[in-house]
Amino acid sequence: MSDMPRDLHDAPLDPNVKLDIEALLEGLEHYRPRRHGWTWRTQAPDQDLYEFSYRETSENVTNSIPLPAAHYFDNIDPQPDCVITTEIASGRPEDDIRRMRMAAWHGADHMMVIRTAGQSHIDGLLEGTPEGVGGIAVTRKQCRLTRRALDLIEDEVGRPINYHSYVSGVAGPEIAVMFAEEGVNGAHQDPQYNVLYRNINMYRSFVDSAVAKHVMAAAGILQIDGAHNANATAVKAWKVMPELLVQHAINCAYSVAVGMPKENIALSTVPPDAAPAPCMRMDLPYAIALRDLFGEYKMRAQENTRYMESDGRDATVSHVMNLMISRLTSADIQSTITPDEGRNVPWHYNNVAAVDTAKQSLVGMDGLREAVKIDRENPELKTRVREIKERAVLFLEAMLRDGGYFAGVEKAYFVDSGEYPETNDDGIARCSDGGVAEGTIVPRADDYMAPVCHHFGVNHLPEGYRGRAFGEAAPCDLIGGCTLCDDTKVPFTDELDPTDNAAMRLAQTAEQRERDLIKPEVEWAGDGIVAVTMFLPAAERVAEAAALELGKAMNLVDCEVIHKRVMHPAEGTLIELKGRLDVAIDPKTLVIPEPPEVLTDEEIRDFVHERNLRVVAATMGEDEHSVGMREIIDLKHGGLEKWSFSVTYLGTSVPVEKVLDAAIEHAASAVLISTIITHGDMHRIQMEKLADLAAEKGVRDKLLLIAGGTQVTDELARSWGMDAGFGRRTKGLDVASFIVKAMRERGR
Ligand code: Z98
Repeated sequence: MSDMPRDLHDAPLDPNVKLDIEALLEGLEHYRPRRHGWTWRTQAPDQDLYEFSYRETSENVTNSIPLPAAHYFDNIDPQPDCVITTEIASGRPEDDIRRMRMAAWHGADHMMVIRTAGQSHIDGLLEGTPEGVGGIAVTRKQCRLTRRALDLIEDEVGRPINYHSYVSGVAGPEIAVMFAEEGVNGAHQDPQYNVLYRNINMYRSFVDSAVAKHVMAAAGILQIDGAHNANATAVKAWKVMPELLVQHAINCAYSVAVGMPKENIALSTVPPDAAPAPCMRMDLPYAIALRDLFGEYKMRAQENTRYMESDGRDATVSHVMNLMISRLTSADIQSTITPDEGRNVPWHYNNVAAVDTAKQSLVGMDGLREAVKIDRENPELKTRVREIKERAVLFLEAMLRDGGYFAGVEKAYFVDSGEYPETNDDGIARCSDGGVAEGTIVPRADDYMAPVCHHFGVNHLPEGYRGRAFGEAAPCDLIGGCTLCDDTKVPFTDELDPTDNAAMRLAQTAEQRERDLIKPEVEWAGDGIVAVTMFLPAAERVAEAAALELGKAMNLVDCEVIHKRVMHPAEGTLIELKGRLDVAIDPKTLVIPEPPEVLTDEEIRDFVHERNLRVVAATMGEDEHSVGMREIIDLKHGGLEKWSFSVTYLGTSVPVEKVLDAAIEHAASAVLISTIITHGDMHRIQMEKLADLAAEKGVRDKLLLIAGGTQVTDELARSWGMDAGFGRRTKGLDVASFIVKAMRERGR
């Protein structure tokens, strides 16, 4: 066991304090993950929250940021039944963990790290960080730091969080062992991915895969396959549906054959199309066919990325339609993707937005499938579901006739743009005697023996050492334990790159952290990157060039247009520009006004209702400006009527006497006057006159006198005899809160 007692690992996080990254990096060599393997959400299928009942939710979390509308509903934050994934990929683990914390608070419990360097291109287990050479690859340090932070974050939100990475490339088996040692909970693993997309020799890929999957199974790691990659790379994604079923089938069968339990095998499924295709009608039969055939496995539903561009709105609508398919069929894991994964390092606030989209849509469609049933007898749907399955079977049969999977890949069966059995001869072809690591498979010797646990294939272990599953000693008992059984044997290697590593990068932002300086960021801490949205009344290309100039005028450097959308060819273009702003703000220099203290809707409504409160309102003297006043009283604008104040509006240019008479007649508690005109000190004169006359008539103590207007301030109004003054940007809530508080103070 490590020298650090397990339960003394780290102090709990304080929601009001940032992650202490330096502390998390300290003593990392001793840190051991407290849990291995995948965890599903604890289901709470029939629960009542606020005034609502839910059918498809899981247990609540202890800390979270609810959806924006939640404050109308007692701030409830119902959590959907399925695990929600986010892909956090700043490439810098010290930044990733902060982003993961934010995503966890919004409802993500599956943190998938995507890397800027294809792991598959790296042929060994890398302990260094090759950023700057070829991007970020997976390292033990990255895994350990992340798992350590997630162990704290899951305590903070009160729900287990799964950490996910990729077991791919020629180093797959070593990576799988490292993941098992470091408590990585989920991983993509599919030998077909290596073959098709990374051109790794096909035999080698399958041999490695068997070894890797066997280790993953031992560590309870959930596996996600790679079929969605065919979807994302296909010329016409709607044509590859039969092939996707075949790819799933191959990986599922192979995984089971090498020892993976079915409940740990997840299919990576994506609705293949996007509007303007009639995508829901096209994608639904596919989703049904898939679930009909693979019902014993888990579904990891990913949103469509094939047709996703830089438009956040467009991606969100596609996502919601995809989520509807998840809800009408099933999803065990719901993935989320952001448009900027293609254009940048994914920005954390877009990750959070996508997680919110998933949570909002799934909770919003809670129980929908009870009321809205898929009509399996609908002729079009029925025919199409059957057709997709038949085409997949034809694909498999033909491949078998042609010599099997490896022969099929040589003949470019996969990712062809024709819908099988149609072919366009444009699939991906790989040679069985080619590819990365070709000719590197070494047959095991007749007396091959490896004294380690969970090792796939022929292993001539001595009698009585087949492992605990057989009621015998573990193979590693021969050598006094292996890393999968004895975690004190798990090694730790720090980063090897002396110039680019977490410590060096943190040193560059140390002052920012120590002095709590505030600098905008989207990719990495302290990067200064901001995004500016602007509408420019110019055609697309002109607008783009103009936006870059405007960026410079805003003192932004390294400006780049990251999204543009033509509103009209001549009238204008919407632009999103990103640029770097090298400015840091010291919070000590900020003068932060006290937030106006407003009451809750219920508090105001109850108070008003109990007393049947009335107010009289008018613009005074010769002032015809009534819009501001109307907005303060009008129900539709969130004015006083919203809380059941009974408002008598007397109109414009009303004499002071008339206002007061009306207040007396209606037994009003408050008089609201509006004065926009200030020449000749009209506003002051009217206020003073109102206060004096109220005193004269003996009603001053019974009435709250409130003045509003663009030039009015609370201070001025009070000095002219009012109880309060309200200027620009005042809302009905401010006035309503004031009336209730003032009446309470006066014991009314
Ligand atoms: C997702 N957005 O699925 P490199 N193996 C498989 C993969 O799908 C991937 C890798 C390995 C996607 C994430 N998928 C992209 C089956 C990648 C990664 O060589 O490290 O890039 O392989 O959520």
